[in-house]
Amino acid sequence: MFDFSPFKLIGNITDTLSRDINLMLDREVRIGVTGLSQGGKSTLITALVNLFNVFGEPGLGEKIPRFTLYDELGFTYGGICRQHDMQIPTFPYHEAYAALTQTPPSWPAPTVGVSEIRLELRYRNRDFIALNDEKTIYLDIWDYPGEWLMDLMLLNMDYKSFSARILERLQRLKNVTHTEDFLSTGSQLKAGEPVNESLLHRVVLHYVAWLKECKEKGLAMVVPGRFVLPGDLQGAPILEFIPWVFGNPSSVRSNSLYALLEERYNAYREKVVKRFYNDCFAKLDRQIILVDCLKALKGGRETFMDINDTFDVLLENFSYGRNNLLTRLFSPQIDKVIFAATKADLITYNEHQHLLSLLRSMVSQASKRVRADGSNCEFMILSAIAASRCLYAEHEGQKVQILATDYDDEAPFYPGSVPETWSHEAMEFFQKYFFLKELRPPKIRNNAAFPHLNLDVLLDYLLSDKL
Ligand SMILES: Nc1nc2c(ncn2[C@@H]2O[C@H](COP(=O)(O)OP(=O)(O)OP(=O)(O)O)[C@@H](O)[C@H]2O)c(=O)[nH]1
Ligand SMILES: [Mg+2]
Repeated sequence: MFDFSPFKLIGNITDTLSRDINLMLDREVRIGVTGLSQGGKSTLITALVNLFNVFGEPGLGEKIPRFTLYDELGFTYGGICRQHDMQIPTFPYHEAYAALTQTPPSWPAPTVGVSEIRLELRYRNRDFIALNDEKTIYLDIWDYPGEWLMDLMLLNMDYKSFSARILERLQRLKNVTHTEDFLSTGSQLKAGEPVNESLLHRVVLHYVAWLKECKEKGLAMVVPGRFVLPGDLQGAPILEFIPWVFGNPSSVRSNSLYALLEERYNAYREKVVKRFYNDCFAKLDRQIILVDCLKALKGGRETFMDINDTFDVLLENFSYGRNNLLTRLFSPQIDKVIFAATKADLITYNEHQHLLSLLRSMVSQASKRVRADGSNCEFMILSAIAASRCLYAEHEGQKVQILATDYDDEAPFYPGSVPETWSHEAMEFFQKYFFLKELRPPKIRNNAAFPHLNLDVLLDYLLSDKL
């Protein structure tokens, strides 16, 4: 039902107008934060919002020295404001903040689906005509699962090519144990005959179990993404299909199982993937893609190569473009992509450069594509909330770096070294000797700022050309 009341209409028109005016004046930046499950999206957004909230407080500039415009422009304020998209859940900032600052602190709870938080930042106008004016820029930060990003690749695949890609994966990924169950149960299906819903349902469950296992192993191409993160689609027929990987169907009648699977796959693309594309993805100006490189490396060759390949397939499928006022108004496009290796506090400072090279090598093909399409692509390492401090210790007469946490029951430790690029030997060495630890969050005292690594660099990448 549409609401045609004049007040509502005027309200809507005003909202739309102010949004267009903000866009026109380049006063609004929509930022997507994505990455695979548990990659650090919620922690990053919480840390960013927390940092914006103290904008204007004396001495902050010294704590974020590489965001040089902070002092140059004279930021006076940063705070959460009302979001425009009323149907999108709000990012649970207050809950995450409460968890991190309670005693003992805990990391933000896992989240599902998309959420948004809108911030208003104010700074002095450096324009000499209006010296005392304050300028405002709005940031819309969108958190969405990496699985949804991966789903975008389906937009360029018909049912046949989707099935072929999954078949190739089923044959190649030797470490995934659910393959056998899925293939043996699925082989009882008859492509040309009418559907046996209960058998199909059983096969779907095996396919979901296979996808979940892929996801647990840290593999990146987990498509269709809603099979593992169904949200409100749980149990809906639109998720009751599988790729056809059981030989070529001979004849396909309109009421056959194959026709039904193809129909449901197409519906998934149209109603789920395209909707996400139109409602969220196409509106974003900038993307932060979080990559948990250390977990990927620990996961072994299969995981590591998979992330590499997936980014490549994904970025082959949609174009990025330069920001330009007109094209942004009529067809919004992403103009900057930032790949960030998260949880850099799990390694010592002298390994940071290696982690950065490793990230570059992981997404090298993908980043070439982004660059070829004319968009900006940045690489960085990051710890949104640093749970360790890097200290020097004496070891056999040598000064070495070690990590210490805020907890007395946790002895300082040396996690190990990170290979600069990927190779078999480097990976084996890392798997054997690197101590990948899950750290407890730092203890935050008396409203102190969260400790971080490189959030100021991220702000510089995100905002400097917009201010
Ligand atoms: N040491 C360290 N651990 C982190 C950091 N950020 C996240 N983590 C760890 O990673 C886990 C997942 O972080 P989240 O921010 O919830 O990740 P997410 O991507 O939002 O996860 P989902 O909502 O499940 O998709 C946390 O529970 C922490 O254990 C960080 O900066 N340093
Ligand atoms: Mg989350």
